[in-house]
Amino acid sequence: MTELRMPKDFLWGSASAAYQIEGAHKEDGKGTSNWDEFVQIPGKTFKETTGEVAVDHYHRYKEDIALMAEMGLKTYRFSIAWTRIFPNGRGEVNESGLEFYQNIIDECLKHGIEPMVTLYHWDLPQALVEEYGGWESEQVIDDYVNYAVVLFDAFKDKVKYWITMNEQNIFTTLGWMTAQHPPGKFDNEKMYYVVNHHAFLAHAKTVLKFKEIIPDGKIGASFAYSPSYAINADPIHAMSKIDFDNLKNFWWMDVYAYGRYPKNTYRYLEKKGVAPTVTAEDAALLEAAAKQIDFMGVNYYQTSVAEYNPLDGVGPYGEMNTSGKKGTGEITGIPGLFKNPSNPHLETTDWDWTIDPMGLRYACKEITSRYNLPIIISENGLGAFDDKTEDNQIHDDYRIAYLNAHVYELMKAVDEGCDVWAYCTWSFTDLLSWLNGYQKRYGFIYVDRDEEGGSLDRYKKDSFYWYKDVIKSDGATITE
Ligand code: GCO
Repeated sequence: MTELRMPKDFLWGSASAAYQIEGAHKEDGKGTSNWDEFVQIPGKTFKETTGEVAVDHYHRYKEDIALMAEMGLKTYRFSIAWTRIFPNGRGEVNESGLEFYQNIIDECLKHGIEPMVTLYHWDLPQALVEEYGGWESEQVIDDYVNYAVVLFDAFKDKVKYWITMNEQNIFTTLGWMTAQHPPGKFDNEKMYYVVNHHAFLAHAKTVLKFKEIIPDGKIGASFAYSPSYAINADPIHAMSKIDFDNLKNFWWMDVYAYGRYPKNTYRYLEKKGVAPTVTAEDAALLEAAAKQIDFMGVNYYQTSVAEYNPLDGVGPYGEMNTSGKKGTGEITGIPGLFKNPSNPHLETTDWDWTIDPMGLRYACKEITSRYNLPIIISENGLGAFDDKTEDNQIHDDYRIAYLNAHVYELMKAVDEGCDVWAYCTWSFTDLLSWLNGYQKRYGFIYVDRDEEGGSLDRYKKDSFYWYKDVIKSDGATITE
């Protein structure tokens, strides 16, 4: 047991994403998204899974939210599918789409659960891709802002916490560099930075609109943050750590928090001929929005190791494994800057992700000292292979151990002065992995579902009862 406690108003939460849970992919006027389209391409996902049904949250949201209430959850983070609001990305609002989210929000509020809305969790209206190339065109900026404004207007009296972008670093990297996510482009570095620039501008314009419509609300972006450690005290590796952080972390977080790109990395990309053009107007907009954000959203799963990588060293692309367990042990990097070997001091998950609870405290302290912003941990959790059910019981002691260790470090971070508002586990129910079907389970709630089908019945895992006690005791049941 720990002596530490989280504040009474701490938002203990859990999270999801529309595409990964809702299903009902054509219901009530929903339009086609880039993901609905992408997963039709053979070989893109494990056993060709699609989000047509997912875990059917669209029809079972009341049951799912009742389970959240039973658990005592304080906040539920979910994303809105742009294609339910604007089937073609813009134009006329689809009222039944708005109504669906209105119902979710009301259901949460009825149970005293604070809704936390993600505007963009990767599912872009396919119509915008066909019309002008989606994120590749600056036209997307105004369409995104317009979509956001409709939601702000609709839910301004009910939703206080908003997240503009989920893991912008991931959807752009996987979409334009590794070809694993739509639009499935490989090594298109120049466009990768253009697309990111458009996403930053869309975020920034939206933040400014938000402050006009919901002045008391709280807004930020959620970044997939992997803090890094130099492999040892040799200065050459310390230099690689800075280069890694600038290129892989601060490139995003600095724009959200300061409104500008890290200078050394900008210079590096300029020399390479791939730096995005930043007009004076862009710079002013990014800076104005940075002054207005309320928190840094962090999706925390793992840390990285930085080691010097010579010019003739390893390159950025490991094996493209889109359908199954990772674990090639392969080291990737950027020649001349860094490579990222595994950390011999840490264990890994079934998916070969480093398990580093202290890294979460490190992340919080780094954000606190660098940006002095409040923090929302918008995702953290364990994706496990074997959540087998025995008589409908799931003894996921490995998940409990993982979450316990992370929450403990988070409580220490708070004790050491970090202003952390919320902790959302990924995820509440088991859900569809974008690429890996149902093999990767994160939930407190087991869903009877695999790639072939299933009853979709829900079962509470042991971790459900564990988190319930953590919430009820303000963290007193956490062990050191
Ligand atoms: C997966 C991933 C996701 C992401 C989440 C990020 O296998 O599909 O692990 O679940 O973590 O969508 O925000």
